[in-house]
Amino acid sequence: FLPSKDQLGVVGVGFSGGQTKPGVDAAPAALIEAGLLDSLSNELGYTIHHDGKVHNYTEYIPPSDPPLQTAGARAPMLKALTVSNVTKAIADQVYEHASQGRLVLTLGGDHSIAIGTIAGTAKAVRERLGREMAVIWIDAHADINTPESSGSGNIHGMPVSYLTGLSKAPKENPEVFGWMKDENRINVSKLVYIGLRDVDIPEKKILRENGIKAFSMHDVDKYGIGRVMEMALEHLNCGPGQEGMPIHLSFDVDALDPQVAPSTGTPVRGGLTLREGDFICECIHETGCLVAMDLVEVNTIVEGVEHDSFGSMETVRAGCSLVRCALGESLL
Ligand code: NNH
Ligand code: MN
Ligand code: MN
Ligand code: MN
Repeated sequence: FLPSKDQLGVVGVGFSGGQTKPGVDAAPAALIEAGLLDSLSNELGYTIHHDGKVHNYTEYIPPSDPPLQTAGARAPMLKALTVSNVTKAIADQVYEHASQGRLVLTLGGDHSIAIGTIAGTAKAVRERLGREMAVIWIDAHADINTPESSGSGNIHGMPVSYLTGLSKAPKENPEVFGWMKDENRINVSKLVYIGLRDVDIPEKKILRENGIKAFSMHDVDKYGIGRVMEMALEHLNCGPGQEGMPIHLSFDVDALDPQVAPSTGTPVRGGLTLREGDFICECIHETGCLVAMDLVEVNTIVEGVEHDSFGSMETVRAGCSLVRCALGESLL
């Protein structure tokens, strides 16, 4: 059921509208300049299908997109129409690659873009393989706020709620994520989190009520990353001797500890080591079930830090390493 082992579709997403800090839109260019795609083709042997662009989706951005106040919400939703339109375009791009049997790598951008990437692969996997897809979400945050529960109104804190159908287009605003259909969604039972340590109170309730499998940093400390990966993959039927299922890996670089990945919009101390991050990616590669990966929230200008500063370069290097590990670099 898997994509061809050596055909890689790449989508460069220079989009930052799911949160308020500039700089995350410059990440795809920084990752590519650091040699990421060259190493994937020259060292790992992938045939890369990339239009050579980092898209900024200006043609999808409406002239006016005022904050959207929904009844009972803690904060208005920010750039709702923009993010809806852009993620629809991303879903089409990712679907195009995945439906041709390519593994898809998306370089973000903030994490709102995963609404598009996962919607695109979920649809392609259903059509090609007649199967549901699993998602492994590596993050300090759960990103499962609804427009009502979000305290910030930033959509990068909400993608999982749209992708699981916990949030849907409001009747009074069908143009906001009304393009999402069941074929674009995933089942909450096929979702696993790793790395959580900054989860909002309403999000904890959502995780509990829906029985969602989540490994926090506490679990990583308690069991070790090796056991956590065994449990995570077993839950998704991708453990040794199990049947396996297609996996979409969505990696938020803020899952890593700020000591190794400081240049991100919302750093949270006490995160994964570089090796733990790489190990997660290696284990997912080993399953042979990977169909797509997102690398998001690398921000090359955090808090006035210069683009070429040490912290920014280290974060880019960490991001490159995660991608290479997920695509097989560590195999001997
Ligand atoms: N939970 C917060 C919110 O909804 C923060 C989300 N920030 C992230 N997520 N960086 O990965 O706004
Ligand atoms: Mn592209
Ligand atoms: Mn995130
Ligand atoms: Mn995060």
